[in-house]
Amino acid sequence: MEINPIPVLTIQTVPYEDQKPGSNGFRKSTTMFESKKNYLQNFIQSVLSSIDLRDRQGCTMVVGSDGRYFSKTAIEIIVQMAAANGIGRLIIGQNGLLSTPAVSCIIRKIKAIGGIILTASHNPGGPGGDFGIKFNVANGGPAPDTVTDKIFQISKTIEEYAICPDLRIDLSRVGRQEFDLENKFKPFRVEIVDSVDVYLNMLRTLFDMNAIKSLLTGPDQLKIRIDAMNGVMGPYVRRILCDELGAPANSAMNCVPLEDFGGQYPDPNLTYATGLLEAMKGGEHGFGAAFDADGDRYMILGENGFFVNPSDSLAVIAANLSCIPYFRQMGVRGFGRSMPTSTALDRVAKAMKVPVYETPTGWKYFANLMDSGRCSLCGEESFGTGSDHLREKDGLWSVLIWLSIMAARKQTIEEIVQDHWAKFGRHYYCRFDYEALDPRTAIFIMKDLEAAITEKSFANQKFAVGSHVFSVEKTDSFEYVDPVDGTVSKKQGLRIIFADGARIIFRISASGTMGTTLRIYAESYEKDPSNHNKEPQTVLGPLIAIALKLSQIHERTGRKGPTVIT
Ligand code: G16
Repeated sequence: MEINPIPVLTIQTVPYEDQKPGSNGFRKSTTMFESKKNYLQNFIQSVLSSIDLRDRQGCTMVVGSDGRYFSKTAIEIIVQMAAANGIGRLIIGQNGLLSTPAVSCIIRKIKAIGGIILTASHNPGGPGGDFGIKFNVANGGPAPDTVTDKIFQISKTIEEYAICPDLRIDLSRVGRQEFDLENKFKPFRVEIVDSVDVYLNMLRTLFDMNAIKSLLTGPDQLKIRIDAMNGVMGPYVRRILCDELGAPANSAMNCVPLEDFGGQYPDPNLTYATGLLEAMKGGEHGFGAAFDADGDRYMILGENGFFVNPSDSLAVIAANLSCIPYFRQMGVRGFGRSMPTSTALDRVAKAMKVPVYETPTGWKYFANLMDSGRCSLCGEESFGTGSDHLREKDGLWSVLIWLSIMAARKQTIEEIVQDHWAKFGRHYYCRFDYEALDPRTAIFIMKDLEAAITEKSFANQKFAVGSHVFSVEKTDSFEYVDPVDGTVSKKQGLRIIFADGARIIFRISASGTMGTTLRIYAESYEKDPSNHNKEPQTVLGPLIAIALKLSQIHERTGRKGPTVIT
């Protein structure tokens, strides 16, 4: 029986003004995607149109999701639009599931032109939650500003999109599916792949898997507890940590991906990963970790719930890279951290005599550094670490790094961190988030702050809080010049740096979905080991008091405190 080719249609549409990608991807409430006509189609067409027609024709793209509500509907539309826009082949995770690091890994391995990941990261999911679209380019990393600016421009003038509405795929069946389209010489091909295989194969080349396996199964077996938070990481945790590395099945919790993440925030921090924290407080487990919905963020806990701050995690990893075969082989060229991330990394870099690049927030800024061979390890205060093995932060890779360090040093998490502080000093750190503020109020707070701190007289200011006097050394509105291509990124946060190295930073988040989120970051340095075991918020209290006074954020927003503290 002859099968008729699938029709390719052009549909008229009306542009939206608000489809601007943020720190990594485009995020809005699920309701907007479900209720606004062509809201998803407009954005996807803008992404596809941002790729030069000659590069797009017949190319390969990767598609995955963190399994949140609306992902399967969106994947079906993306497949229909990709086919109609001349993409030759799509690689899709089985049942639509691929973690963000796995997408980066597959793009690089098969030399795809890029990939689309349906996720709003750590934001809640479900009909009342958030939905999002990340777009990664050929190096496997998040689209850079030049690309996201182009996507935004197209989205503001878009008049039509192309689609094959009759094209249907089976997401559950691993293997190839081919389709003949009208006006196409070659068939359009979809390949459904196992979500874990390619990523696991990559990890095997980076780590001493036997050393980790011995740690998890040997006579002094380390008991671990891993929380996949009902996001995409469940299958990865089970396959890699349990099946491959021998951790008992009950080490893994919340490993079934759920469309609404079980009604929880899939956000690996002390506020939301409370199930893990409680389990760790029991003292039975020596290592705990949680991931966000798409698996690029992670949190590490030691025995009894000892919390490893993400900035410390980055610095400890940097100082122990020689425990990892990949870095012993490749060497260490340089480090990267986002500006608000604590300067703990800088002390390690100084000792190792390698450069540190201080970038704006957003993983995309690290990709250029890595592509040009300048940078081996990067990290952010927002619970992300990664290396040049990919162009994304990588949660499970970070967990394997920590387990490798434990195996090599034969120490507990707390001992490793305490030793690090004893050697380099401790950078106390915390972040206050004021979420869902009125955008105008937030912008005016930042404008007034910028005017105040960049005034000449501010440079000599001293702030006395209790017995402590903080002398201002430098203030600015952070600006980054990419050392590779000279691109300038302005207004990336307001910095107040004090003479003793303490810092206060104010920044507007670019990843929220409701109103505006203003973040205040505070950091102070303590060299004396006898002062290394204090509560961060107590130590940072005076700096926070200065930040609140300068910004008047409570008075101007009516808030009594931050929404979340990390
Ligand atoms: C994204 C970016 C990160 C950034 C984080 C928070 O992460 O990839 O580089 O640090 O957002 O950004 P902001 O402070 O602007 O909200 P993810 O894990 O949410 O994709």
